[in-house]
Amino acid sequence: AQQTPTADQLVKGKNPKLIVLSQRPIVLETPYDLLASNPERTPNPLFFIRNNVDLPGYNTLEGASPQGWKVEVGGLVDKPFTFEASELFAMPQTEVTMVLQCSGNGRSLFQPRPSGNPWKRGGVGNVTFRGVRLKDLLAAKGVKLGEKAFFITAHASRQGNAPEFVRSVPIQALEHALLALFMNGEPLPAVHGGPVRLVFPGYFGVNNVKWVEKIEFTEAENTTAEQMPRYRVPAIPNTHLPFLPQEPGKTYPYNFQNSRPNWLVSINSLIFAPLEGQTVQGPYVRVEGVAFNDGIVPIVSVEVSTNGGRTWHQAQLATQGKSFGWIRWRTTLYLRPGEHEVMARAWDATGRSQPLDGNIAWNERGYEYNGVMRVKFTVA
Ligand code: MSS
Repeated sequence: AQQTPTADQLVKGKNPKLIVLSQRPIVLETPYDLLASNPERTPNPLFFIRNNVDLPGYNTLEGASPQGWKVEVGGLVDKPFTFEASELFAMPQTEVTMVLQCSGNGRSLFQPRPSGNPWKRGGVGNVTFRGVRLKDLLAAKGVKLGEKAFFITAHASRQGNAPEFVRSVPIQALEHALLALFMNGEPLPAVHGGPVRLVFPGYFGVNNVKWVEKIEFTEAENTTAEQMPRYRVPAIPNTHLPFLPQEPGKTYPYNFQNSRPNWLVSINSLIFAPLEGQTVQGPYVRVEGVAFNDGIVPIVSVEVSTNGGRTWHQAQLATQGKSFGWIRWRTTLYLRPGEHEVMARAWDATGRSQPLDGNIAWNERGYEYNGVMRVKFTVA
C-alpha cells in the first residue's frame, strides 16, 4: 500500500504534524493542540493551507521572486494600470494582524456531514501580514474609482495552466485591503500566495486571493464557481437574518438572490485550555482561549458555562477595542474533582453571538460554523 505523504513532504518547511486533508489540491489542517499552544500568532510552519487551485512549483514556505510578477488593475477606474510586485517594497508599508479562517472550518461538526474537506477546528490561524494598502497604491497612481465600482474582484495567476480562481468582495473592503508581501515577519511564503496576495482583514479565507494577478473594480459579483454556488450560504438579502436555516441534509437552489457569499468572518471563540480529554489539577482551574469577529465592532464579552449553558460566568478579555486579530480571554473556575464540560461564547458590540447549537446553520457545503465550543475534561 502507498503511504500518504506527510505535510512537510507536500510543502517544504511545513510542520510534519499538520493533518493532510487533501494532497491535490493541497489542504493541510493545523492540529488543535498546536494551534492552542501558540495563542498569540500562528507560526508559518503550523499555518493551515487551503488550495482550491495549486500553483505548480509554489509548494514551499520560501518566498517567491517579485521580479517580473505583474498585476493588472482595471475595470471601473479612470486609468487602468499595471504594476510590478517588486515596486511595492519601496512604498509605505502597513501591518495588520488578522484571523485567516477557511469558511469551511468546523465543517465536520455539522450533522449530517456536508460535502467538502472534513475540517475540525484547525482551518484557522492568527497572522500578521505586512504590505501596501490597495487604496494607497491607487492614490499613488492617481487613480479614481467609477461610481458603479461596487465590488473588488481579484483573479489569481493561471501560470502552468492553473484553472481560474476569482473572488469578489464588496467595495467597503477597500478600506483595509492589503497587498501582502510579508507573513509573520517572513517574505510571504510561496504556498501562502507569494510574492503578493490581496488580503481583506475581517473576511473569510476564500476572499484572500493568493498569487494575485488582476484586480478589477466591478459593478457585479463575479460569476465563476468560487463565487456561485460555492462559498455561499442560504440567506434572505437585506434582512437582519445572518443565514436562512435549512433542513439538515437537504439541497438548496443557490442563486444571487437567495444566498450571500462567505464574506465577513462570523463571531466565534475557541477554548485553548483545558484541552479535550485532559486531566487538570483543581479546585482552581484556569480556562482560556481566544475570540474574534469581523473587526467592525469590538468583542465585548466572552462567557463560560460549566452547567450546559444554564448559567454563564464572564471571562476577562486581554484587550479592548476593535480587532481583526483574535483576542485572548481567560478566567479561573472553582471546580470539584470529577468530569466537567466547559462551554465558551463570545458577544460583540452589535449584540452578535454564537448559537448554542451550531447545527442551526447547517448548509450543504458546511460553511461558517460558529457554534459554541464544548470541552470535556477531568479535575483531579
Ligand atoms: N487563492 C488562490 N489563488 N487559490 C486558492 O485556491 N483558496 C482560498 C484562499 N485564497 C485559494 C486562494 C481559500 S478557500 C482559503 S481558506 C485561503 O486561501 C487559505 O489560505 P492559506 O494561505 O492558509 O492556504 Mo477557504 O474559505
